[in-house]
Amino acid sequence: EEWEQRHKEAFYDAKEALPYLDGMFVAYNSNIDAIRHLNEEDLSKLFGLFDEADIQDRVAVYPREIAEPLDFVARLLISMREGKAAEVPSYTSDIHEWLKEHLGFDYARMGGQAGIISNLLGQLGLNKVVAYVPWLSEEQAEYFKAKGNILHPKVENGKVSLKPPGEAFNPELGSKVNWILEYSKDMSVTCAGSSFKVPRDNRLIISSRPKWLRLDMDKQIYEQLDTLLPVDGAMLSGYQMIKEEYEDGSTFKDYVENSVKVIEKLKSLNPELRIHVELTSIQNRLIRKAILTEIVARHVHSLGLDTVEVANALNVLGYEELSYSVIKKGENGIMSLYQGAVQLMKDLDLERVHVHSLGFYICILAKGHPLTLKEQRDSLLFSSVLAAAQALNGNIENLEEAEAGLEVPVSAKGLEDLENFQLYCTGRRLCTPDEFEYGYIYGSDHDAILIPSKVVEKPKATVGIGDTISAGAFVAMLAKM
Ligand code: 8BR
Repeated sequence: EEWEQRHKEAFYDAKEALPYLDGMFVAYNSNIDAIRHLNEEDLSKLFGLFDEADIQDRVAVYPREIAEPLDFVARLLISMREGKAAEVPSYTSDIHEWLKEHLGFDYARMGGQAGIISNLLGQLGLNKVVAYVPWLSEEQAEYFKAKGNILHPKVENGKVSLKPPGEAFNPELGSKVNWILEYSKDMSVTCAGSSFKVPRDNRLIISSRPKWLRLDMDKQIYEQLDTLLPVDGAMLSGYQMIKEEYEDGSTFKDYVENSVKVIEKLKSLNPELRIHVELTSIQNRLIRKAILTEIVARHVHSLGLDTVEVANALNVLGYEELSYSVIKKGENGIMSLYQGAVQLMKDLDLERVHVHSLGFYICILAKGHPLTLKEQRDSLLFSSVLAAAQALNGNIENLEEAEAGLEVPVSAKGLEDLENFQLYCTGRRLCTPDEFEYGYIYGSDHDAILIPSKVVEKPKATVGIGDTISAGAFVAMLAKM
C-alpha cells in the first residue's frame, strides 16, 4: 500500500535529520505513574465494595474530583462505558492509600507529558534535551532515562548550569504519584443496574495534585535562561495543573503570567525558536479558557491535542454546537473535527494545530508555515511510526527499536474515515481527489495534512502515545527547518 511506503520513507528521512538538531527545551510536568491493568475480577471486587444504588447516584453526579473512593468508582464506570479516557484530579493522598490497599499497582514509571516527552526525545538520540520540572525530587529524577543527553538546570551559588537530573534535584521535595487504571476493549461490566461491553481500550487517570505543586519557573533560572540554549524548539505542557486559587493568595493569573514571560523570553533569545503546547484534558473551564486565550493565543506556534480536547477547547471559546458535533462523532465527526481545528488555528493565531485520533491525524497549517506540505506530512508519518512502536512495546528504547513500528499496518478504519471525508473536501473544492490521495488539503485561509495512522491491534499500553505523536511530529518538523 501507498501509505505504508510513505511511512517508511518518512521514517528514514526523519531518522537521518534528527542528529542535526541542537536540542529541545521541555517543561513543566513530570510525575511517577503507578499503573494497573484492570481485569474483570478487579472490577467485581471494586464494585462489590459499594452499594449499587450509591454508585448509580454518584455516576449521575459526575464527580469532577476524587475526594473519596466512590468518586473514583463512578468515574471509572463512566470512562469504561464510553471507552473514553478521563483524567480526574485528587488533592489529597487518601485515594492513593486506598488504591494501594484495595487494588495495588503492576509497575511504576515516568509519567507526565514533559517527563514522557523528555525521555522519548532523549531516546531518539537528540543532542540535548533540556528538561525543566519545578518539583524535581530525588525519586522523580530516577525516572529520567540516563543517556547523558537529558539535562536539567541547577542553581548553585546563584549560577545556573545544566546537570543530569540525578545531580539537579531538590532534596527537600516530595514526589507526585498518579494512578493509571487501564482497561481493555470487550471487557464485560455489570454494575449499577447496567451491563455493557467496553467499546475500546482506554484508561482513567487519577492525577495527584499535592498542595505544594506550582507551575512556575525558578527566578534565577528564568534570569539565566540563555544558559539552556541553543535549542531549536520548546515543548510546554502541564498547564492543567494550574489551580484558580492557592492558599498563599496567589491565583491562576500569576502562573499564566509567569509562563507567558518564559515563552516570550525564549523567543527573544532565539526568534527562530518554535514553541509547542501540548494540551490534555482540563476540567476547570476558567483555567482551560485562560490557558487557551492567554498562554496559547498569540504566544505559541503549535498546539497538539486529541479529539476530546478539541471539543473542550471549542466549547470554552464559544463554539458549542461545533463542540458537540465533534464529541458525538457519527457521520459528521471528522468534518466537525477538521472545522474545529481550523477554528482553533484562527482564533488562537497558531501556525500549526496537530490533532491525533485513533486511525488518523489532522494537522492544520497557517498559510506561510515554514515547510512544504510533503515535509509536514512526513513529520506526521514519522510520529505515526513512533506511536505504533510505543503501543507495541510500551516504550521506545532508541531509533532502531522504533523501526518495529513500520511493521504495524495502517489502520483500515482510519483509511475508511478519510475516504468518507474526501467527498466533503472535494465537494468544497478544498482539494482534488489526487491531492487528497497524498494527504494535502488547500483551504482559502489555511493548508492541512490528513494522514491515516498505524494502529496496533493489541497495544501493550496506551499511556503516552498522544505525547509521543505530538513530540515525534514536532521534532521531525524542526529537523526539516
Ligand atoms: P491521548 O492520550 O492524547 O488521547 O492520545 C492517544 C492517541 O494514541 C490517540 O489519539 C491515538 O492516535 C493513539 N493510539 C491509541 Br489511544 N491506541 C493506539 C494503538 N493501539 N496504536 C496506535 N496508536 C494508538
